[in-house]
Amino acid sequence: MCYLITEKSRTIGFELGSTRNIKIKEMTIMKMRLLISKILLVTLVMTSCISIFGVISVRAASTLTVGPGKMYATPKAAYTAAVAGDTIEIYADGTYFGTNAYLLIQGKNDITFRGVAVGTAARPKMQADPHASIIFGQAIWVIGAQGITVDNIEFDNATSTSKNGAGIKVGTPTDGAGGNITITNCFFYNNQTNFITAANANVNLTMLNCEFSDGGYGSRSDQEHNCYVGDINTFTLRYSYSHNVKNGMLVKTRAQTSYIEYNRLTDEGTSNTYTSNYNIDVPNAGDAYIIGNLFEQNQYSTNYTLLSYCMEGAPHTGRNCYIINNTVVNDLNQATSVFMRTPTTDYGLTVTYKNNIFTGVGTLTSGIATWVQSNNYTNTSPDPGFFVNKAAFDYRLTSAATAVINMGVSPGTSYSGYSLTPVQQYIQKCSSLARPVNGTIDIGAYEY
Ligand SMILES: [Ca+2]
Ligand SMILES: [Ca+2]
Repeated sequence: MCYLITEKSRTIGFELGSTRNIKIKEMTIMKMRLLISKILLVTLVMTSCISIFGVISVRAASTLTVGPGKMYATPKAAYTAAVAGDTIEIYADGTYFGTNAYLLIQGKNDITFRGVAVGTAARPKMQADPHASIIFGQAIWVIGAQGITVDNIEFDNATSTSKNGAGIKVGTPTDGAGGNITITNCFFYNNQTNFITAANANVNLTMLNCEFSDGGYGSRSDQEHNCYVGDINTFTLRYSYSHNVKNGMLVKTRAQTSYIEYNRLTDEGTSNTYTSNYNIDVPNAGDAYIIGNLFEQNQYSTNYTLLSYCMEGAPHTGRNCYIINNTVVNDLNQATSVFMRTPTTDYGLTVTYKNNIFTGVGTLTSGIATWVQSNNYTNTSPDPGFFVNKAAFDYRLTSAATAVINMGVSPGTSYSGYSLTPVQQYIQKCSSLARPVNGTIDIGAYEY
């Protein structure tokens, strides 16, 4: 009798035998295969559970690299692989365009993104493709997580149908955004609204050493800005440079508390394409600390106000604005200019302004508030003759500045105990130095 023996039977070493023996052997093989399948299934289920519940994902924080020849080709690929606590280094010699630049930071907290210089390229550039929609149609990067830091990265060319496509958007609580968000050494330019946050009471935003340029839609609308901060908890902007916006605000903040200190917020521009609406707009009151900044309103301004407080109502309990040791230059030769404006409705505001330089024609204050002032310097000429280089917006003092050197007053503290004394001074560009103490404090943003 001839028996058909399977190839598998032979490979595992069964010898030929009776039909019964072969059946027994085949049953044994089937049982073994079933057992192996069960083992594999159990292993697969255990692995899945471990992954789902994160047991296997716990590892020491590490650095993931992005760029040519690096671990990942795109920021998105690195973020997909990252775990909380990781740093993602993005090398500046990569091309990050369109979908290769777009990133939704959502689902993993406490990640640092850091641009790494390569050769002469100081930062990697995330550039939008007008033919590929940005994240949610809102921004090149949308932050929908907590504890996110973005350092040394450029964002360029975001557009959207809503006309406020952004370089970065900090999202809503629903997006998952919250906690401390830190943006340092970043450069935002040519985005309709260069930087934006949603309303999100959970967010404390700090921006240091950043530059914002060429924001705005360009239609002489005032709705697109260089830097727009929604109703968040606290906003801190220091050592940063916002300029050449196309008719929006250089900085607009609806935060409950805003610290805008040691920045250069200047219209600049050589045509009427470039002029801000307000240099700083704090439309919903809240407490605002405006200390040690440089401001310039250029000759093309169609909105004659520089600093605006509470012009869209006062939903926040804070009602105090402190304008201390700023240098404010009005190059618009219009007597209707207003340096500081509040609404004509009485919201119980207090605006304290001390030790400021105000040059150029115009009215210092307009609107209803308790105006508390001391030791300000005014000059109806935009150029008081004592700046190092007014044309280059270098408002440091020369020895000719006898009207302001040692002519200030101790600024004191805010009602909540925050020190109003300037401790830094802005250095072009996007940098700062400790403000020296030379006798009595000087008026303006610089100590001689
Ligand atoms: Ca203006
Ligand atoms: Ca002094």
